[in-house]
Amino acid sequence: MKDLKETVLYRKEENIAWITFNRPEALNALNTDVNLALTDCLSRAEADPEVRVIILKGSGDRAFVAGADIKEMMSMGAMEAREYALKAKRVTDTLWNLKKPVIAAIQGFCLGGGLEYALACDLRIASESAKLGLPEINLGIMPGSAGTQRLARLVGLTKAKELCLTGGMIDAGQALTLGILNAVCPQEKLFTEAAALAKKIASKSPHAVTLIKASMNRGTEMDLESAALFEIDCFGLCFSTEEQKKGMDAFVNKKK
Ligand code: CO8
Repeated sequence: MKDLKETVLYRKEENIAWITFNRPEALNALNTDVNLALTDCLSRAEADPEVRVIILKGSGDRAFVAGADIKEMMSMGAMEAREYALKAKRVTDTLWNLKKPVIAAIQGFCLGGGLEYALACDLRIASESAKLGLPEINLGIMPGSAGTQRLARLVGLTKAKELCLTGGMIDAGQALTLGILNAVCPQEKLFTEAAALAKKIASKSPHAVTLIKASMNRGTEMDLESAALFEIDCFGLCFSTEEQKKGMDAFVNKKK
């Protein structure tokens, strides 16, 4: 048995926190320990002012995450399974509500709960080898961490229903076309491409980044009028920051 802290690894490099699912022997399947350790790592990244962007990845080259741990779930009763999914929801809520953007760097299998966690991230970049899907139906269950909802909001009901009801996997090219992924690259370039994307975001105003994330994530849960008003509040708040003063001054006075 792995020590809880070894199931998810944390490494800081410049402004980026790299968080790695570390159960390669089980294709990085999510279990209770992983959820606890991941929550700790996300809190650590959120609290560290030097960290601007978080990248989630899997260890080994076979999987990002091949779903929730089927061996852990198999003997659960209804109330236990509900509690399990509620705990997973707290993790996806944390990803969704963090002040800092999260990029999922996906290689190999990204299935079930793994895809649901990736869908709660802000951006997703994958290697050409990636295989994505919500295969829960093949086990006689269904997604339980907002997968039916986030996928449908991202790609529309038609394709989302096809993926949930057939349990089939799609490759990285298909996922890119559907809008699940932001980019696809060769396996050997995955982490440098993810880091380049993270660095680009890390070079921007951290307050504007936080407000844009909040405006978009919370706005999609509101009616248009409320969302537009929330965006206006976020827009106004940008004018309380040093970065707005510097950014506009640099433009007007033709400085760098
Ligand atoms: N859970 C537990 N162990 C797993 C999982 C998993 N999800 N996936 C793979 N493993 C283990 C295998 O049991 C195997 O271990 P062992 O060597 O001890 O037998 C090892 O990883 C390697 O896997 P395979 O030998 O099966 O490798 P293959 O290359 O033959 O197949 C597959 C790869 C196709 C990915 C296959 O492993 C597979 O189908 N895995 C299960 C995928 C799946 O059904 N995922 C959905 C799970 S249900 C779910 O995610 C519900 C989410 C609910 C909300 C979130 C709650 C946290």
